[in-house]
Amino acid sequence: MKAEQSTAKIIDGKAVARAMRDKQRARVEALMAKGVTPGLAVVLVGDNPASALYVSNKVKACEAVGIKSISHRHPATITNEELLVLIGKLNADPNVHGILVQLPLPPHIDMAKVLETIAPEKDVDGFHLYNVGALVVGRQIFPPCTPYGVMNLLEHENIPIEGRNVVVVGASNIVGKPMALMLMARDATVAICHAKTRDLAQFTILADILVVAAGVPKLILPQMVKTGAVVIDVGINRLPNGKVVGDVDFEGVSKKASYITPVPGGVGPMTIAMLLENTIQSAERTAEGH
Ligand code: L34
Repeated sequence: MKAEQSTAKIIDGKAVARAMRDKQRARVEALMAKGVTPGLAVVLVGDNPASALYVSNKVKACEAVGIKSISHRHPATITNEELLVLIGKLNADPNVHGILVQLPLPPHIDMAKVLETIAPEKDVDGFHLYNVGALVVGRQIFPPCTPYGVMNLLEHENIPIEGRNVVVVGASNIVGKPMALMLMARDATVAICHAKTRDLAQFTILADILVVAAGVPKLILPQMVKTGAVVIDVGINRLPNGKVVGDVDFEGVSKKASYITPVPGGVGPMTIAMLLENTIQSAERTAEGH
């Protein structure tokens, strides 16, 4: 056999998420003993197949830890007003501790308005302006699930963050921006690159930790990565042949990195784990009476 040296440790997000689930189940049981069943309202608009898959994974994960999920599926023809009315009802429902409106929403829906209508104390996605602001000033209330999941993976692998060079590729509100803020809060030196960045490689090559959330298959090639870097691949791309891949050339980069996350089975399952975490947290706050 030819000596294929794959040097990077593959971070198994599925396994980390599973381990978290055991602790989460215990917390849910403790809540139930106090008469509180954590409830998550899951709102899915339209028939985007990827969204439907992610939402069904979320619903299953809720079941696995004992969170009651309440699904609200609506055709893409739902009006802005109808959606806002639904959110108002969920805000007022004491059995609902978390409200998740799966993104993206159809273009005729005013996403910003929808997210700002969610009661901040039920905003388990952390997308409400109040929660975004809290994150900016270093008071995480509900940290957004995907970057929160990345932080947990780094922690799980005991990867130091303080003083390290981190490059985040992608500047979205869901991933890139909150990711950068969470890493800054841990005293990393953070650079954010995006679609308009010229010569991406000159930045990525400096990264001790490289987080990629751009939605472009094979955006990150081995020559763009420093030897021994930690590479976190947040991208999920469906190729025409049906294969699901990230933004990183996994084959090549795993020979150079010290750690790498796979797609699927890396960050995706952690996003779901952190949604459960935030929902349980919300129910715990309710049980404590604040
Ligand atoms: N409101 N919208 C809201 N909150 C979120 O946190 C999300 N996100 C992103 C899209 N829209 C959202 C998700 O839920 C991405 N995302 C998400 C959730 C789950 C998975 C991937 C993305 C997931 O289950 N991934 C699996 C399967 C991948 C596949 O086969 O497609 C994985 O192993 O990566």
